[in-house]
Amino acid sequence: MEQILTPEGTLIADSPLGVDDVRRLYRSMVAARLFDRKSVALQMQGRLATYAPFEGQEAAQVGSAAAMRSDDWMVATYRDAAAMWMQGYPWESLFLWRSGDERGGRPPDDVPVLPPSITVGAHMLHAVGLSWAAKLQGRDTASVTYFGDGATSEGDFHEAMNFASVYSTGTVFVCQNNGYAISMPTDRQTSSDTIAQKADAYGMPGVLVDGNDLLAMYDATSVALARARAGDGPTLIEALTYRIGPHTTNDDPGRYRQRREEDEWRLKDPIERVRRYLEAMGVWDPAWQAEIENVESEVIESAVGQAEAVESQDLEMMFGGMFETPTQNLIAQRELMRPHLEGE
Ligand SMILES: Cc1ncc(C[n+]2csc(CCOP(=O)(O)OP(=O)(O)O)c2C)c(N)n1
Repeated sequence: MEQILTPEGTLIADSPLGVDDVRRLYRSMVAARLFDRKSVALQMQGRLATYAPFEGQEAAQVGSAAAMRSDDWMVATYRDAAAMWMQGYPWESLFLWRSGDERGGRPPDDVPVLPPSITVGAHMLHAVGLSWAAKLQGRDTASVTYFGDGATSEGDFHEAMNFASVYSTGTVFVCQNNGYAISMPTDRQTSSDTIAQKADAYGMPGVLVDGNDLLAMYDATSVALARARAGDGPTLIEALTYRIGPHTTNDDPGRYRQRREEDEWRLKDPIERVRRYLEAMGVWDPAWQAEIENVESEVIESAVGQAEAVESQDLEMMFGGMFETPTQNLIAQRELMRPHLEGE
């Protein structure tokens, strides 16, 4: 397993990033955790719909996304807000989307990120299509797609991996193996020793990375992106990590896993290990920590304010978000819904 920074914050290989960049990404991980915890709190207050927390997965998302160029495509899931934000998706759009408003699924035009996929696995194919299109157009932009261990049991995973390899597209597959697909542990999801080894069957490199190691994730993704840009084809990265919280705010992990396991993973916290490293380098102190937490919390509060200030969508928008001309099914559903909404 590729690792550069141990859980104790010790470098065991050369850092691919200078200390200023590590500080910048540390700050991004802190901001991402604040967003995540804020979202859970908002859901409990009834201000957001069901939310899928990513606490524990910050390094897997921030480290990999930091290696991307601003014109690379990102195609991710409901649990990947930190990665999407790193690639330019605004916090306010993510809040809006989570409140059930379709308009949150559309980032600004210059942000190359697709709306988050709730359908497990289906979005990987879109990522392959985007990088194939770039290849056909002679551009060297790549695409990075994020998915969980559970998604590797979907046929879409096979189709995306096979197509990407046969057509040698510049796709980087980032599997965040966070231990569970809802209540299903990874060892019941697959009989392979690792998910990374599945890459062999498709004829592409597969790398197993400590997903709680910011530097290793940055490094592995940089290597995969360089390969993609050179026209050498796709890579599968397995980021071994852990979902500290529930699957979603509707889930109770106490029903399928031991508290002890969660405590063990807390000791490998992705943010704390970078904090220790920065402290040892003499570039972290509690005053700076308080400052970045204050500033990033204000940014997030302001994003909540912006999302909540958006005027509620009307009935037509709810059914009109997908097609220019609504399908017969959508028209029927809209008519079925109309008396309920008008009766309110
Ligand atoms: C095609 C499909 N089947 C089932 C579901 C219900 N579902 C939502 S999340 C999930 C588990 C996905 O696990 P994993 O891919 O490991 O990602 P994680 O949620 O752990 O990030 C399932 C089965 C779905 N959304 N889409």
